[in-house]
Amino acid sequence: MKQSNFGNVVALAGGVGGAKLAYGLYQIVPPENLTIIVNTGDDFEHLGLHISPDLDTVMYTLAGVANPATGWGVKDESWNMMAALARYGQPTWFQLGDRDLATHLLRTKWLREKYPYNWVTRELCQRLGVRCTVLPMSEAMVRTMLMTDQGELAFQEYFVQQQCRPVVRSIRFAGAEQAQPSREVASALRNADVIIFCPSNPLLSLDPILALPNMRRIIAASRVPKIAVSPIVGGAALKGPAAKLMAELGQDVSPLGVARHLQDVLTGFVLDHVDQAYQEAVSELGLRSLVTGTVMLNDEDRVRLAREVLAFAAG
Ligand code: FO1
Repeated sequence: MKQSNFGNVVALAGGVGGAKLAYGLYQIVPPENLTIIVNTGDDFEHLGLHISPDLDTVMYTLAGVANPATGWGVKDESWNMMAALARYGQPTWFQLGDRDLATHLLRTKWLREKYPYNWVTRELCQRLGVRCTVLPMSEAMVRTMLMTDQGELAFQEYFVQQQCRPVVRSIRFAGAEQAQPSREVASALRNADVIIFCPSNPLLSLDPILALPNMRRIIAASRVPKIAVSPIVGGAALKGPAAKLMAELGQDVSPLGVARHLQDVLTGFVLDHVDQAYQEAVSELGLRSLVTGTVMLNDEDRVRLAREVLAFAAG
């Protein structure tokens, strides 16, 4: 049964890791009280289509249609379009399944027709049966760019094409300074009773959201519990390149490194049992802390962790 005693829950999320906790929250918080603000720094144009990987991943996960093997894309997918594309000798490094393609076609069409990004996202979600609010972090286009030992790469070139192999020297969010959190994003944060930072890559998924003008200020000014769940467990990232990237950028690859990175926008921090030794140091940053099982291997884990995080926030 969904409980309404949490008030308005706002979660900040990137792709696969963030979507898992978002799913847990979606199972226990009434949809009218849940808003997920999603990173769009990974967005890019590919084959003339506007692809928004993190919005897709969150939307598909909440709708129960995500590919369980990859975390991204749609389950029971077929790949006829990719095979046809390969026959034309076109690059196939970015895999677009036949069902997934419908999302990109529709999103691109609506964006070209000048419908707001929020509206487009709401329509896609509603048609997939997702009942909570999913918001792109901004109406404006922000692009995560990585300066590497092989020159500057756009996010998907680094992440998918080069499989995160290049050594990263710095990260910038092109367009972030001219962008703004949308009115809906700002209003969700101002009306939040709790703000959850999902276990997403702090440098690639949460930082683009926090890089928007006023975003850090709006969150820092909020007097509600602001809780992050560490995406680093036992010195490794649960998924993706977070650990490699943190090491390359000289950060401590531990929950403490994550807590330090997000310290100014948090009141509390959740870390895994295996990282219990860091609890004291996290507390010394002035953050409340909870040690629990943070690895989400199945739907029960997602719901349990969501429940524990909200109970911790309330306490
Ligand atoms: N990730 C991959 O590793 N390989 C792919 O071919 C790929 C295709 C893809 C298509 C649509 C989509 O929404 C996501 C896709 N992703 C793919 C995932 C995505 O690029 C990354 O997981 C995120 O950007 C990181 O959060």
